[in-house]
Amino acid sequence: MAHWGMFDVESADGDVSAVHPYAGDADPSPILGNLPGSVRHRARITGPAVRRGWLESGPGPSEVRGADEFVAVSWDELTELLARELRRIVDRHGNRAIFGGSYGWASAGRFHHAQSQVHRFLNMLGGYTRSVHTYSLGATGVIMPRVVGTHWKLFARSTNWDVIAANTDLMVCFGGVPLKNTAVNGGGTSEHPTRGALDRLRDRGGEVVSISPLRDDLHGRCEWIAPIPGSDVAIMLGLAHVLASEGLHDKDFLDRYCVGYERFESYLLGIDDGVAKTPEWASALSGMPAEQIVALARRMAAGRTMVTVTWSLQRVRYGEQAPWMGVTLAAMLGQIGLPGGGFGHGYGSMNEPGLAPVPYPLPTLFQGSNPVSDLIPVAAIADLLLRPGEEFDFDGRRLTFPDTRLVYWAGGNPFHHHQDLARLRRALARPDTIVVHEPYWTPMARHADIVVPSTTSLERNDLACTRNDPLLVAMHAAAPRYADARDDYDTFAALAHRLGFGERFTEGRTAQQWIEHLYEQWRGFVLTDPAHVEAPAFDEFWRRGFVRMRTEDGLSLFSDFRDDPERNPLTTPSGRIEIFSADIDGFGYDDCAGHPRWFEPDEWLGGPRAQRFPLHLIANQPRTRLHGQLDHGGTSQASKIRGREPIRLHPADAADRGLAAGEVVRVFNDRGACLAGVVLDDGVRRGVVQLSTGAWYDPLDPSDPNSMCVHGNPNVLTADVGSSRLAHGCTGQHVLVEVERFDGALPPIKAFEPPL
Ligand SMILES: Nc1nc2c(c(=O)[nH]1)N[C@H]1C(S)=C(S)[C@@H](COP(=O)(O)OP(=O)(O)OC[C@H]3O[C@@H](n4cnc5c(=O)[nH]c(N)nc54)[C@H](O)[C@@H]3O)O[C@H]1N2
Ligand SMILES: Nc1nc2c(c(=O)[nH]1)N[C@H]1C(S)=C(S)[C@@H](COP(=O)(O)OP(=O)(O)OC[C@H]3O[C@@H](n4cnc5c(=O)[nH]c(N)nc54)[C@H](O)[C@@H]3O)O[C@H]1N2
Ligand SMILES: [Mo]
Repeated sequence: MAHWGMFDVESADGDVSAVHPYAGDADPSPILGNLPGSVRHRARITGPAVRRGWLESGPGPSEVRGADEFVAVSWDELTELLARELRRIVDRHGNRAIFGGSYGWASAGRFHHAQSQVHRFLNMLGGYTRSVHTYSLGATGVIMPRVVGTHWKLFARSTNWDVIAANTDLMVCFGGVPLKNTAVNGGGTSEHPTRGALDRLRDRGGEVVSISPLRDDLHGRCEWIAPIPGSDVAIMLGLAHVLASEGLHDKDFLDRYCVGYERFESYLLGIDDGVAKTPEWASALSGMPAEQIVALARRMAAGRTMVTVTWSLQRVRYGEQAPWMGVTLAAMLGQIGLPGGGFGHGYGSMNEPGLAPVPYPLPTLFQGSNPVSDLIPVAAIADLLLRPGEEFDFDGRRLTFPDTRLVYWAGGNPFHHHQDLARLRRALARPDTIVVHEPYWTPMARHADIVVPSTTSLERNDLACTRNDPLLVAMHAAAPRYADARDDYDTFAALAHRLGFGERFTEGRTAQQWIEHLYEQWRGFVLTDPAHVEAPAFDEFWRRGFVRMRTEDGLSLFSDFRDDPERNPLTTPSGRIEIFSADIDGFGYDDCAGHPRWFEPDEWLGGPRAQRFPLHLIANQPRTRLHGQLDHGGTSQASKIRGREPIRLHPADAADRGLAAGEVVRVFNDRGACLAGVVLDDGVRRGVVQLSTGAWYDPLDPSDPNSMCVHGNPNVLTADVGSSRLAHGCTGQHVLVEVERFDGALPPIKAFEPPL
């Protein structure tokens, strides 16, 4: 199992030679094609390594990180060095000086999950400064609990695809429903139902409207509307204005299930600020014709309508507004909780929304508790390192950045996930010590002082399952451990023994005994459910390869609340949908108000910055891989142009710049530049270019933090600013750029060559 699907492998010469998708998956992902050859790829880390400068001069800030040589050491030496350094930091600076947020997707598998391992280890060491929320859902994770009492239920208990296919008349999809993203589910997935469900919806006569800068964000027949990126909240307000002014809004629903509609309505109608959010107003901001907004609003009120918002819409400045306004619009239509109507968040963002949940807790490695209370919103990593001791706002609180001395990363890649990589590199020069566990020489591993070689999930046994998939899967090792790599579990166990808490960390179990233990715990839960499908003993499960679980089918999001709002209130302060939040209003932030509203972003075509950088770059998720994982794999490499990540442009924008398909261009703004390979596509809105995340950062001059990336990592261009003072979510999705032909000699791609 991988995050992108279930498969069998053929192995040869210590590696995976072929991959066969699980026969029960009607729509397997092409990302599986990255696996063959990945175990013994030259980008693997062969053994423990320490940065030369750190080894020779000891811990301390260093600007050489990312450009230094490494010295191979033995496992015993590594364990000794790392244990001593952890002891030193804890004794001299306290546990809060360790940043152990360690954000990242790592690999599928419940036991060897790198974040679970590192957090369990650091908790037993006495704790660490943590990070909260995700790059995926930074804004949503803070705003939606305040608006509807939850964020995770929006996905895990979302309206099922079968219900949508059978009931929805009109699906209005802000951000489309990009099939490429449904390849992926955190922890794995055994089926991919989205394509089939959309087909069934249309066969029944249902209609789909995709509002997105990219035509291929919706597969199959649909009405494609391509407004200016970042203008969705204005469009939703325009639609809401039509509903309110034509009396098409459901006043009973708003009275019974919501609070604060009146406050919002006086903003909508312009009573507050003198600006009515009319279709004409929305049209001027979005480029979507006013008549089209009016017609769409009337259609939405005429039948069973589902409003969906992809997660990308909240991964921008003021990202809190789009999901909040999406719920508000759906509330005005009065269909939240009805089959096939209401609101959805993340259809086409991840495979999970629309899949039926399982009613059991998942097998989970207990992480213990963290005695340190310091935290950062996850996307504040560079702020943390650059601004020690300074105060910052987060979700109504005033917090302080601790003074970080040691950064510990296992299972993530900040050079993939963070914005403004030049700033990140300056931040990473600050701490005394950076520790990275990685199977591969990613840019983050190259910026470490202590490099710990990990196995990949293909080299070890594990269990896989997720909260919305019917299968619990036995992951059998497909290849022997590569070179001198070790499971993260074994590394932490050795460190824990050296530091005096080995027994507590391992509980006396080998990895295989842990897997069996977690399985048996899970089996205990399942057996208490009289309706369970099956729960064989471990040996039978392991031989057979998977067991099937009961799922809760036919869900409609918030139907229990709709059926009985007194007995099943939302866990908001009012128990209802908070179109107006008194709490948020009370925080007095200038970038997030008490109700959803339009804020003009910096990085968009409608503002002054577009005069200098006239193209809107969409830095979305890659079709050909998961983030930066296996960028050297077959599927990912096949998409590259002269070794560079493809950038898609509208043919007219290319012609304006004298560019042709297959050429290499320099993509730049005032923060940085990268090279990319031109693909022409009239399915891209004019003025928009698309360059996915995930090409490994490859600086022309590794010693210069501002160096151009020769490979095409868009995060050299993106701004490191939070969505707002409320959530500080990641804003990497949008950035303004200019593009020009690159006429120089093409620099080689060095990203996959191990460092000296
Ligand atoms: N510009 C821009 N930037 C973005 C986004 C965007 O939309 N635009 N999206 C953001 C989002 S939503 C996300 S989730 C992040 C993703 O960012 P990350 O999750 O950090 O990216 P990955 O490439 O998945 O990094 C996982 C790393 O874990 C390693 N790994 C795999 N298995 C193991 C293991 O068993 N042990 C150890 N130690 N390591 C392992 C992999 O080799 C890989 O390098 O990126 C964010 N960045
Ligand atoms: N193949 C693949 N699938 C993945 C991942 C991956 O790396 N590879 N990553 C997974 C992860 S961690 C996450 S969090 C999810 C992310 O899920 P999302 O954030 O939803 O995914 P994206 O592909 O970044 O964006 C979806 C689409 O939104 C559109 N869009 C961007 N800006 C705007 C805008 O202003 N307005 C409108 N209307 N549309 C806009 C873009 O055209 C884009 O294709 O994807 C998951 N799925
Ligand atoms: Mo994500």
